[in-house]
Amino acid sequence: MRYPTLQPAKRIALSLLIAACALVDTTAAEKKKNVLFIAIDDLNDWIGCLGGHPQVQTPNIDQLAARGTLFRNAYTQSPICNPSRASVMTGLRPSTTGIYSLAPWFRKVDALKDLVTLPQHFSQNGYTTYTVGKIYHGRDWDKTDIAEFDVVGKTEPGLRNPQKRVPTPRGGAGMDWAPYAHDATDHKDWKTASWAVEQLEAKPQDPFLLAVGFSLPHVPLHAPQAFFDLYPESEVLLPRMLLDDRQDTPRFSWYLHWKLPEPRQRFLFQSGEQLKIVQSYLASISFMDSQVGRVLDALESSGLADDTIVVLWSDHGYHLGEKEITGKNTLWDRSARVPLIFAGPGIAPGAASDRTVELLDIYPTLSALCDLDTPDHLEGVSLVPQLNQADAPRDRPAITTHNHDNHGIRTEEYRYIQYADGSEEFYDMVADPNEFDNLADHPDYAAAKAALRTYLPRRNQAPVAGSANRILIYKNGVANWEGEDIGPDDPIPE
Ligand SMILES: [Ca+2]
Ligand SMILES: [Ca+2]
Repeated sequence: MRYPTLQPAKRIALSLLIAACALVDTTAAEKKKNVLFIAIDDLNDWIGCLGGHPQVQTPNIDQLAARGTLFRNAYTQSPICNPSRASVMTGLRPSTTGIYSLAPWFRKVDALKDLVTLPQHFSQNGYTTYTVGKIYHGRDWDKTDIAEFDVVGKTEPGLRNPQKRVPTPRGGAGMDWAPYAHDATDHKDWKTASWAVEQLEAKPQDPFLLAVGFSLPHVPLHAPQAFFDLYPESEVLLPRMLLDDRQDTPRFSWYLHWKLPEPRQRFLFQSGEQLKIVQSYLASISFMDSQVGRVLDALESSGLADDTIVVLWSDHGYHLGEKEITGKNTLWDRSARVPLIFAGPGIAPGAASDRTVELLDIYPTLSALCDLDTPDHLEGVSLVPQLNQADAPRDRPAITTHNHDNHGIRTEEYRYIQYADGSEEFYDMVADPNEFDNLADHPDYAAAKAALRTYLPRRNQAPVAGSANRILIYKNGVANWEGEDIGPDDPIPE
């Protein structure tokens, strides 16, 4: 697999020629817009402006949405960190790259190592690119010879709670939810925001792309007590869920998260943790929102806001008991639907689009908004039409892929899922937004299902060498999870 690399020198030469031919001062017209790129980890649709939870308080993100355009049907390309982020940054689907699991880092794959990522594209076009916090997954990206960003913010990692409070069945120090045991300023998200604020106060090199990655509400859900106080446990509302929602989903749907550390719904109810995890997730979201607010305030104070495109997105969603699980790693809306907001010059304020869009679209959209060429290899499409007019048409659904050959196709009306063994789900998302009733075998929906099936990716790249950690392989009728075969009669792990 080969992808064309960019030739920025040619483009610069061309733009100089155009500038020389123009007999007027084009400095103002050619002024590049800056980009503030804010990534959130494991945030589902629980933000005020998306209405995913009736109690959640996210005043800063809501304010950003109010001065820009909110996508109400935005979906990730993968419901887990590494493949989702690799997809956003390379502009390619997991089914094209073969990156499906938490390893490898995509630069370790020969066919992918020379890809021009979003920040590299900006850097090659005269931008100075800055980053802090979690943008890529894992720690390999900062150790290679390839410069992913020009300036990398080195912050202290932040303090962790000294002990895990919740005795989850499969352990995992990070699988915890409780008030943060230290001052808010000791939390890594505070430190991440502080570094970004310092750059903005010092005025970054013009033009700039500043990528800021927050860690909450990824587990551990440790937020300062003041944010827990926003959601007293006795008043917390649970998301809508059924206790036996998986009676009508294929057995294969369990394989995607076979033995993960995230506990099941049953544990939450039996241990009395159901309200506490929802409270902790809400508190973590609000603390993260307050840190987003610090960065947005700094952008405003710097005087750069009028020249800066802001994009805010989350790498995938999260279950808090819905579909009998917690965590991600599924092809339903709870894992796949994410916040996506653009704001800044040239973007309609106070607008909301219901078009189904993909995180894959961020790369071409930012390129277009900043008047850069769009690299040929990108599989997403620019959202500029919807940023000008929210209801502008769009002729493709959103596709989410998890592990090899399992896909979810989402339109404004329906969700269709096909697993690697051919088993299916189909939901009427208008009548049944919680995906309670699998209509895959309902004759009334046969034609709609067949239509969505035509959008399944034709390219289904096998998992790349080095795929590990949360990888499921299905071959010749046998499912294998993390090196262990799953038999047809194996009980589904508790
Ligand atoms: Ca994540
Ligand atoms: Ca059901």
